[in-house]
Amino acid sequence: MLNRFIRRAPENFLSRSQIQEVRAGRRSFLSGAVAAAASAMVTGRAMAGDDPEIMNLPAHSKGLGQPVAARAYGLPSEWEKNLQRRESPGLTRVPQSSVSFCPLQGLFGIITPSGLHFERHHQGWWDMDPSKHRLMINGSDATMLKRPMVLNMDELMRLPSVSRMHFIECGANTGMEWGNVAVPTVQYTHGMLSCSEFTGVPLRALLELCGADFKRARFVLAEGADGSGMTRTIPMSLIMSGEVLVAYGQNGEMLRPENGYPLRLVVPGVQGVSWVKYLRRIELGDMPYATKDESIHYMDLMPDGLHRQYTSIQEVKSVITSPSGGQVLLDKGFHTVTGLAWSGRGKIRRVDVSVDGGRNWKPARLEGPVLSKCLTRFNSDFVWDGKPAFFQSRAIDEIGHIQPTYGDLRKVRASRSIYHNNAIQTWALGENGEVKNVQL
Ligand SMILES: Nc1nc2c(c(=O)[nH]1)N[C@H]1C(S)=C(S)[C@@H](COP(=O)(O)O)O[C@H]1N2
Ligand SMILES: [Mo]
Repeated sequence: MLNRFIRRAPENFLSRSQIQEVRAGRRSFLSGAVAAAASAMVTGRAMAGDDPEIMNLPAHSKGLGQPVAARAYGLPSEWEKNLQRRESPGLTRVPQSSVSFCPLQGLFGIITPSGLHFERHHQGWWDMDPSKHRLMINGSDATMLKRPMVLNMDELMRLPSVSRMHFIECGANTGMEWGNVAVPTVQYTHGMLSCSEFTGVPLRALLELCGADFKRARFVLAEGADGSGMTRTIPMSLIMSGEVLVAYGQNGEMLRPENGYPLRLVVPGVQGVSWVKYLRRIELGDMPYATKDESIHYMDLMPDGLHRQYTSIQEVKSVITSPSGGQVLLDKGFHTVTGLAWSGRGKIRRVDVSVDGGRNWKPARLEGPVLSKCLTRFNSDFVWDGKPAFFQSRAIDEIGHIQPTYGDLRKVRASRSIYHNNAIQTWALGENGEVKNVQL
């Protein structure tokens, strides 16, 4: 972290005295190191026998370390304990129907470690016995498919599978920011976002196995096994693309219980709510189902007071994850501006970065791989002269859609919505090095 001169704050908030402490600590560390090097040069002594620095080797350089498999399942370093999913207190009445946000500010690359994947449960999570789990595929009437099926996990996992990297974003991500700045850090503004490699069977293949009549069956209802009655309509056009997966794998192992173990739907590009967890049933139908999570929730309130239904694609979006709200730049000079871009409509074509609140833009470096409906990491160079700056990123996807400013988005969506806020995020850097969430 030293090379970036950014202190990753535990809670992402540092008090003024804490900042001073960090600065002072860094200064004394630097001057100490310089002094040691200088004195070594002056005396010219570097022999092991009488060098007190070498006599004082730390324990880890002298003794035996931990044995293999001391932890049968590996864990992060003790020093990384602050990197956690966090709840936003008071967001919901009970923690079973809440969200835990992914600590985007502390992650590298594009894959979310499974233990840090954001969670969104409507009625709590379960660790369901996979030997008892079943997936039923049926029709809303007898003409929809020839062979209704009930599959167990062994039967499913024998079928040909694919592995694909995709982002999942809750439709309500950044939803608290519609009206004005509401939360301080990128974890809370954008942390209902994660990206994994998912493994499973394309739903199209399962429907073909059942002898589905794709002329009759235009929609699918996906149903979860938890108590939330989570059912969502998926149009057959998405399924026919082969992208929709009945997935059991996440980052090389079985799904985590919080993320739907043992089976979930993966609907690339579509808002998280359609990625039904604990998937137990697929029904074929000839029209959208208008379930509770499609007719009461997950609709967009438009300026004229009407609600827009079935707006499920997550439009082009990006965010700078560092420097971001709550972080502190400890020194002038070179810094890397890094972030994530994604689009539910395909690949990211370009990301522009501004350090002056959108007056001037510079294309960022897209770090590969750049995949469809997947997070893309971008980096940009920044040399801080000590003056205030306003960091922004603006993503453009392969079909040419450009991430809107708050001004542009509010013109068509007003400011009282919840879902599908893909506006350009601004982080303000103050002369004191503190980075804050603002809206321009
Ligand atoms: N069965 C079931 N599926 C569900 C939910 C749920 O509560 N129950 N929540 C949905 C919502 S709103 C989102 S955003 C995603 C979150 O997935 P995650 O918890 O793996 O991040 O799961 C979706 N699928
Ligand atoms: Mo969601």
